[in-house]
Amino acid sequence: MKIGITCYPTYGGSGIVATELGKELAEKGHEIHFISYALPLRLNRATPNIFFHEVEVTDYPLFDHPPYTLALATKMAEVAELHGLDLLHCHYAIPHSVSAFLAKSMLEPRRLPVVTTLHGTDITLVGADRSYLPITRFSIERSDGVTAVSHYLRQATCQTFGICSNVEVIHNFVNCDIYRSSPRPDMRLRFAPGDEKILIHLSNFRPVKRPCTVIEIFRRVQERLPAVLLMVGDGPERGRAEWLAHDYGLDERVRFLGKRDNIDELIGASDLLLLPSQNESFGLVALEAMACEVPVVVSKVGGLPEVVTDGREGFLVDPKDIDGMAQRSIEILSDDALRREMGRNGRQTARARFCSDEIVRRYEDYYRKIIDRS
Ligand code: GMT
Repeated sequence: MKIGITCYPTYGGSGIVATELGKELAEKGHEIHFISYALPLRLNRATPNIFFHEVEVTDYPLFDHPPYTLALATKMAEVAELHGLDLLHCHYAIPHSVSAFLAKSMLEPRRLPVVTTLHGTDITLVGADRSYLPITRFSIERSDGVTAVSHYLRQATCQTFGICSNVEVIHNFVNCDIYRSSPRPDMRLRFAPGDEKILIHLSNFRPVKRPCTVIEIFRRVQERLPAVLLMVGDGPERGRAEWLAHDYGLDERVRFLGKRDNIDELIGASDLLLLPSQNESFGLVALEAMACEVPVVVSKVGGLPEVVTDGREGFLVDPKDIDGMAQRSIEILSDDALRREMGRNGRQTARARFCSDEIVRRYEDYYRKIIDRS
């Protein structure tokens, strides 16, 4: 198949899922065309059947906001026509699915089936905002196929948009060959020279991820056992989190590493992942940790209970219960046998339900169904 993929190219789960999916599909022989305003973050290696088409947004003094949605639609239609795309797959509804609808309309009577994958905040936050709700609903309804990354998100789409049927749940995935246990003694030594326990948090540091809460949890943990914290990623809340760590006198123990590529190595070197999000439609990073045999302490919200079973791969805790999260973290970190067992369970769950082989096959089947139907 020849598939166009549009996603945000920046640091964030939806872009990562889109990019990894494109890479896996290309491995299986499909021709993949990424269409976005910048090269997606994890698309750093040249591969023969992966193409990247950059959307350039022409500015003009009259435009307060250059119209990316229109430039994207134009590029989508151009790529579809020139390369004979069989299908266009949009990750994150806003504004990608609106552009796809325009592209598809421009190409008529030629058919260009559009699949939209809903990732989370496109439904729960941005899409639910009154200024975007009607057009988000419209673009989802006009997509030929719609997938959601969790049952929770499908339910939220039903509640917020009244779209209750024809949303297929295809969970996120991880490449279980890349994300695997790799204790990395060299890296451990660098971050924890005194053999401290290593906690890790990775996110786009938006308010919904609550990075300051990570610092609060860590402050409690390090009072009870020697520990360091790796904060990976960047975003609007990073400054507040750094100041908080500073005010608590934790500069030596908390390392803000910024955006990094070698996520699997950083997770592999850690003992525990913290994800105290306000909401999370799936929580891709929790799955990545599980695949690396690293236990997780995560919020009991959204789609996370579909990924993590409380007491098995780690713990699910009420997001308001900071003491509880700290307590559960201490429990895992002070009991090596428990930590290893939870790590093994995580790997087992990842392999049984979320490895790329199986999930990518489901996307392929879904594409074929939508193409046949169109
Ligand atoms: O987090 C966001 O604001 C958007 C989005 C992203 O691009 O990272 O995250 C969502 O999509 C991920 C991939 O499907 C999910 O793993 C995240 O749980 C989800 N974020 C939220 O629901 C907050």
